[in-house]
Amino acid sequence: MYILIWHLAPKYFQSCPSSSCARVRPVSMEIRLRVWNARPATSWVSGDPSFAVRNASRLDVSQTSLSLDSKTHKAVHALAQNPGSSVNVGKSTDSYNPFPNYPFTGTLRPLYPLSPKRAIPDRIPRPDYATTGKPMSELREAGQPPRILNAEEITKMRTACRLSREVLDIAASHVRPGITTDELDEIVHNATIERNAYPSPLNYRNFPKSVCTSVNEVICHGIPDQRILQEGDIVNIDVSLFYDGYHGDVNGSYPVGQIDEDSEKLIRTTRESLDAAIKMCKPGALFRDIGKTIEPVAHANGCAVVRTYTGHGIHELFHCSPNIPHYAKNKAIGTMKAGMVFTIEPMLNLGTNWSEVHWPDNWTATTIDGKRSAQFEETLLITETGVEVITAPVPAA
Ligand SMILES: [Co+2]
Repeated sequence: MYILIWHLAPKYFQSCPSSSCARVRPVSMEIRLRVWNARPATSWVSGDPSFAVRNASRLDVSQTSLSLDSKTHKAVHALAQNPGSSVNVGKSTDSYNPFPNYPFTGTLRPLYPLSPKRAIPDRIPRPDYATTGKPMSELREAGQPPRILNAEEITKMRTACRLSREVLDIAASHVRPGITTDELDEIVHNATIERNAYPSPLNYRNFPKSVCTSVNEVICHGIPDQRILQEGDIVNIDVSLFYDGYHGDVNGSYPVGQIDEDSEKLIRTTRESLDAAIKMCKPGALFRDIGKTIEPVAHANGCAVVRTYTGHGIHELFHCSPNIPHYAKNKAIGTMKAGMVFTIEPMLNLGTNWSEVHWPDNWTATTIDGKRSAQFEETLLITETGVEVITAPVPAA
């Protein structure tokens, strides 16, 4: 059998960072293969595409990364098994799938190595888990009722939440085909420390990065890596930061270039379900009714509500009571009171499956059927008269 790389074309381009320079460089390549039983006439091939592939060094084959320098033969076979698949060349010359034998539920694959741990300047105050990975104060306060914040604490929450939104919006503005999730992590990290804040995910229960990036079938807690975002992907960016002793938490799901109708519907429905839930929040409302509001919106649009992950109280602690399920008929306890601060953050899956499986990295949660999942999150303050979205974008003056 003869396998020939039939077509090799730059697919996505990234422009030179200097605004005065018009040069672009390819960041991923499209490869098509043909298989012959007899040796093909070499004149069928124009140019020498195999040279370019040799120099690409590693390929992400249907998002399964394989080394070309040491495993060219295997890579080409894998490519041949997925005729017509588009192939993503990583920016790094030595990227690989760390879990090659894991039965992935969809087409997404991790692409390692992860970048080195990002540094936090000494001037920036850190939460208690920053060194050990253990959120000791959270563990101590587990089981306590939701706290009512005083005016000074509320002011600090507002600031942390405003900064979180700023950082999320900056990161979201960089979403495009060709950027890696690790580059989004770098953007979030730098924007956070520029604001003298600590990126809350970093080392929280040993999470290795400064933000969660959850692509396509990833429900939540995706680890930023070397994979390039591709036209048609969706990505959730979940930004949390710690400023002046308080955490803010906000996330959104974004299209990468043009996305299909189902993905658009998923993103739209998820946002609508969160907005409906926010509307019912006020003093006296029941936490258990949040899920009762979200689930019908999801079901009416062919989506399932994830049950494992919930909204949460947030202030000096990153995660605390109340616990807020997003599905109907839940048994959440408690009533909203002025001065309480918590998140609502529904995760919706296309289809009817709400449960998840985890990659061997012990963080990345994906759908069990490989269908896509989206999420939106806001941090909310219950006021005397209703609710305030304290992670809402501040209108430009
Ligand atoms: Co959250």
